[in-house]
Amino acid sequence: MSRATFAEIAAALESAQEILVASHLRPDGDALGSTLAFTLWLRSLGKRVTAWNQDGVTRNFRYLPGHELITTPESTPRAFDVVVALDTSVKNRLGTVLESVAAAGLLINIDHHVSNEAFGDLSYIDPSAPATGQILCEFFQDRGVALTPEIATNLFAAVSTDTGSFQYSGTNARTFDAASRLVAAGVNVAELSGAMYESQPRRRLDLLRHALNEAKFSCDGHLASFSLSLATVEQLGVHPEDNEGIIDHLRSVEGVVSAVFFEELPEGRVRVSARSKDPRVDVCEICGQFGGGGHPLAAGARIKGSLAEVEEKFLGAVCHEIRNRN
Ligand SMILES: [Mn+2]
Repeated sequence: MSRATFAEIAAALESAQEILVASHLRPDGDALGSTLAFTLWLRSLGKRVTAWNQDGVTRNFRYLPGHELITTPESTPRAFDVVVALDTSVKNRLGTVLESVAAAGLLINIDHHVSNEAFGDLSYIDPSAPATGQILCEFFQDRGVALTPEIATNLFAAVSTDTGSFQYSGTNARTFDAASRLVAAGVNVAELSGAMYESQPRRRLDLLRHALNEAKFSCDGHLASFSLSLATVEQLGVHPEDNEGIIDHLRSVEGVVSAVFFEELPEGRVRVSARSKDPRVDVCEICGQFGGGGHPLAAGARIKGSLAEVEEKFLGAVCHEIRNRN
């Protein structure tokens, strides 16, 4: 596992002209905020920068300054001097982006997922950072970059959303340090928080109502889960981004150690999101058994099978870990 320094990454970017910045499909606030912060900075250096995400910017992230810079990959593949993958634990999570890259002179991989295998010519993986946005804050500080309010706002959104608003494990002194510098650089915290947390579509409330009705508690009340079928998605008119955060309501219950969300996908697959409140129940490791990954307390996988089959297999594996703690 090669570990690049910030100086090496900066030098590689400085000598490049044509740069692609990309992040994982089904992007979250960390993926998009980090992509935009890096893109805005590289543009300020006079680079030709393309920002791609397979799924583009979903409506719930249109508050991010410069969001219109992120587009979906072009159909004709293009060559880049440098491709930067942000917040992406495995290369194929870049999805269709890779199909539109004819050649990459150099691949840079900056991420905080412990399961990241350091794909790329230069990799900077820091699992102690609760968000890729925090790593970028540290990169900019190390390189002496003065942050514009737009860059700072994107980074603050990245860190805030990935830490559950500065609550989750991994949120440390460095996180508040970074946040402090971002606010000093011009983030309007109240306005941004309103856009992030108090502007949900009504649809999402319909989904939450459904989730709370259907939630199941198992494994002596230590395991909470919810399944979303394609039929329900259609009935409620749910958009993929509406699922974000639903799982937190299950996790917040006293006694629950792990919460799991199952989302039926077309073509006989199920997307699993798992959360844990106890480091002894490592959901990254469990998801790894099913071909997924992530963080010890927040991970995911896409598993072949029907909703019922995947539910049974996966919940069995989690309950096994819960019962075998210590
Ligand atoms: Mn992240």
